[in-house]
Amino acid sequence: MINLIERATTFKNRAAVKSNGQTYTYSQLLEASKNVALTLLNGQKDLEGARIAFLVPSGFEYVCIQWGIWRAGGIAVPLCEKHPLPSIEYVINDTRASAIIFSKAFESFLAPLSNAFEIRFIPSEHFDVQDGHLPDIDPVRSAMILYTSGTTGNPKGVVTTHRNIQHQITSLTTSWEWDKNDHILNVLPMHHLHGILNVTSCALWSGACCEFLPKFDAGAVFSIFCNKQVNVFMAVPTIYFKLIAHWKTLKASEQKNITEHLKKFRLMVSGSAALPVSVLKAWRDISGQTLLERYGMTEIGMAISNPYRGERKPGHIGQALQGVDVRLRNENDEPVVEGVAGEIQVKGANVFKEYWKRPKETKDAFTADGWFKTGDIGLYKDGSYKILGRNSIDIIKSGGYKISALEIEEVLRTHPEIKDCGVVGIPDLEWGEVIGASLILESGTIDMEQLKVWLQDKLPAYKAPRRYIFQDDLPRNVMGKVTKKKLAELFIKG
Ligand code: MCA
Ligand code: AMP
Repeated sequence: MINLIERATTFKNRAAVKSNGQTYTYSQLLEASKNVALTLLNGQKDLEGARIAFLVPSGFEYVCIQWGIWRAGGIAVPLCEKHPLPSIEYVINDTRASAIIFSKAFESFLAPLSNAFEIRFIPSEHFDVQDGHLPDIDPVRSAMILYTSGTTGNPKGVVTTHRNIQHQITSLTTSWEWDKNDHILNVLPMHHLHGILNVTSCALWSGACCEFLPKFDAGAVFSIFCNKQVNVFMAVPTIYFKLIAHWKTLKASEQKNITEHLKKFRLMVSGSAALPVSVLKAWRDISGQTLLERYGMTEIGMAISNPYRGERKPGHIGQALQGVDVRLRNENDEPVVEGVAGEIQVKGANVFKEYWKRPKETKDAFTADGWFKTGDIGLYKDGSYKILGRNSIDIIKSGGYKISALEIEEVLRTHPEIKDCGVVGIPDLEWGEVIGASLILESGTIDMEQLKVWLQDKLPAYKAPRRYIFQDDLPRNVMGKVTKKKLAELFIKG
């Protein structure tokens, strides 16, 4: 049996998930996920790695479906609630999903796809109580596909096995001393690893409780914190920035009350993007907590972390996690000495299996001796790793989301008024980076309000450019290649 699920059988009546004002035990989770699995199997012995996409809000239902897919031998493909239809269609097409499970709220949104694909459409409320046998799942089998933006073309499906997932979980549960009495609040989207693995799966592996707030809202987060149950929290830097900004707007008595509750937390973690030292300090002033910053990636889970016990160095990401090998290499793939920058490369059972149906990209992502090339540049000094940047300017991190500048450019270029464009990330304290687009127009003008509306059904809101400039041509080098660094400077200079 999959280890995560086998362990759940030992936690029976403990609270596993809190969502929509209800608390569900591990026994309920096991029962409900079994019903999902048997419905999906529909008389078959094993789904044999069929891809099952699902579009449901975060919460109990989400976890039941994820576990149900795994227990039936399928590969879970979570979809993003904020994505417009073309992005959903892309994932369904790329994975060749055989079924899509959806909650009622998405019925009409997904309706156009029922003509386009021959797949089972399964409403999430149709999982009746069932009896039957579930297959035995070998941990080397593929478990999940998450989509990530890269430097080339469309997003790629990152395939992880049950064994990868188990290693990703255990390196965190041991290093951060997860305990069955923990209670974590999950405000993160559930189509990315941070929310899925670090928060939900680590909690459920530990016999702890994962409480879901499906849409981040700073006021709601603070009220839940003041209910005294939550003692662990994990988020992206933008969320801490927003919590700090909200706290500042409160009355002194409310601030004091929140601070008293925050001081009692066991652990607060930041990741998915660089945590500005000013945010770390402001949060420490409010909460008495020094955020534990860690570094990870969809392909590898978490690789480097500041210590649970010991000094958490501001502006640094800490040391390699247990069971994860990390090294730094220069452009010639040679080791670098302490204090010198190099690409972070990672090896271990945590590292993903492959990019879905992309053997070339998979091969290119590894060195000849099997290390995964993260594309992140870092250095090691005085016992800690520090991130310096990325080797591609075309990867943007905004609000913790990884975004490809090229993907946005491709969409913009299909607008009839846009002749050419260049997209860059502009440093920003709140978002990490905000997306800037330089437009070269066919004729002198464009209706910006119309452009924003036009983009809405082509890109999720977090991928939409926030700042625009207009140019006659993009900055180019002598070879005629666009110089993105120069373009970014134009935005920074304002
Ligand atoms: C939204 N807005 C933005 C952006 N996103 N503005 C600038 N840049 C953005 N990226 C604007 C909206 O247009 C809207 O503006 C307003 O902000 C509120 O939008 P909304 O969608 O409601 O935003 P939100 O709910 O406040 O979202 C902020 C957020 C969200 C909660 C920080 O971005 C988020 O959940 N980020 C987490 C992503 C994540 O989990 N990444 C992990 C990837 P207006 O009001 O004007 O309309 S996994 C990973 O990275 C690895 C494995 C790792 O290491 O963890
Ligand atoms: P994703 O592809 O969404 O998994 O994002 C992974 C990327 O997020 C990494 O390659 C890094 O560029 C970035 N990242 C994650 N954690 C950190 C961190 N603590 N500091 C800086 N960048 C980070």
